Amino acid sequence: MPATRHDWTREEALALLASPLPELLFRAQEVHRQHFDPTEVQLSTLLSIKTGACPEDCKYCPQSAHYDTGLAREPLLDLEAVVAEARRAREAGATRFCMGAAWRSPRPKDMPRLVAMVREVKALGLETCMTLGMLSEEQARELAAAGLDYYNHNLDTSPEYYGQIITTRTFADRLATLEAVRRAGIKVCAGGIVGMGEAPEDRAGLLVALANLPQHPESVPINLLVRVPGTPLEEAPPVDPFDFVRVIAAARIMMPASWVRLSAGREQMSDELQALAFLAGANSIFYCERLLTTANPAAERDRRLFRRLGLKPVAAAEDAVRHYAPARAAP
Ligand code: SAM
Ligand code: DTB
Ligand code: SF4
Repeated sequence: MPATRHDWTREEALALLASPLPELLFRAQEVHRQHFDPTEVQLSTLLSIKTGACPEDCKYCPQSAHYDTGLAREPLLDLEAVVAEARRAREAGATRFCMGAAWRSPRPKDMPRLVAMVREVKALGLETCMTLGMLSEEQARELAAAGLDYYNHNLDTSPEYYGQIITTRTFADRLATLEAVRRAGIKVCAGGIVGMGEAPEDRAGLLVALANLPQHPESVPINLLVRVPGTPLEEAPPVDPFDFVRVIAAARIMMPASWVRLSAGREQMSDELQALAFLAGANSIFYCERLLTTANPAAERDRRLFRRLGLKPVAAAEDAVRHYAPARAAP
């Protein structure tokens, strides 16, 4: 098996993105099979634990306080509400529960409740993931000690294009949080968005920035922009679906052992396009009817799609199953 590389050049990434689709898909499938069962797809369910009124100005985001998207704001949810949603996700078949907050970074006074959320969701036998904005080293250590499995923090686009999309923080800030998360021993979930008016060079730049991290993110979400009315990107030019599939395939080839997640934008995709994304090496999705604030396909639609394609959800991890069995036996 070829060694995992961390020295990708932008030219190589651009060449992958521009290669004939049959060649690109063949190569992505070869790599996929070296590391994974290509019929298995991992299911993560999202919950927005704090919604809207975010001080950051990310041009794609319905939750930014800088834009009027008509979104109802919601303070940090109670522990009980989060645990109830996690239980629902587990019953539906998810193995990971991702809690997202519209923050620049968590406030010190929020930490005890966040820690309790990690502990209680984990006790249900689910893997835990959080995305809360920037973290200090100390906050990352605190969440790690509570048992947080993954932290999601996207690079979103290339370093060069980043300033066109977000001005309230820098690409370097993003890298610093990823480093704090790694150092704390939490698994990294980092990816980006396609469809923000970026050039092919920016897609290549994003992929190179992810693949040349000292360690590849264990999870790489590739989002197709959800064009939300009221955001500055509401009229961004639509992406050629085959170019989106190319980004998935290039991510698979450049980060062969990572879970590549077909993320936001599935509600707007045909079943056939999603199938092509799985054939290009995507092996994870967000599952259940809501992303953070926008719609995602209903669980039943996904289950039907999996049946039609002969795909199967990844079973809960061994250690999670041990927790899970007694919890299920309870009334
Ligand atoms: N506030 C935290 C942060 O930005 O790190 C966590 C939540 S934020 C909503 C998580 C990610 O969702 C963003 O980094 C972005 O990649 C993705 N996202 C947000 N709005 C989106 C949209 N309209 N379409 C696609 N992806 C989106
Ligand atoms: C990621 O890469 N995509 C998810 C998750 N990580 C947090 C979020 C997508 C958000 C789409 C817009 C919304 O629903 O608010
Ligand atoms: Fe805030 Fe995150 Fe949305 Fe940016 S992406 S506005 S940081 S919630």
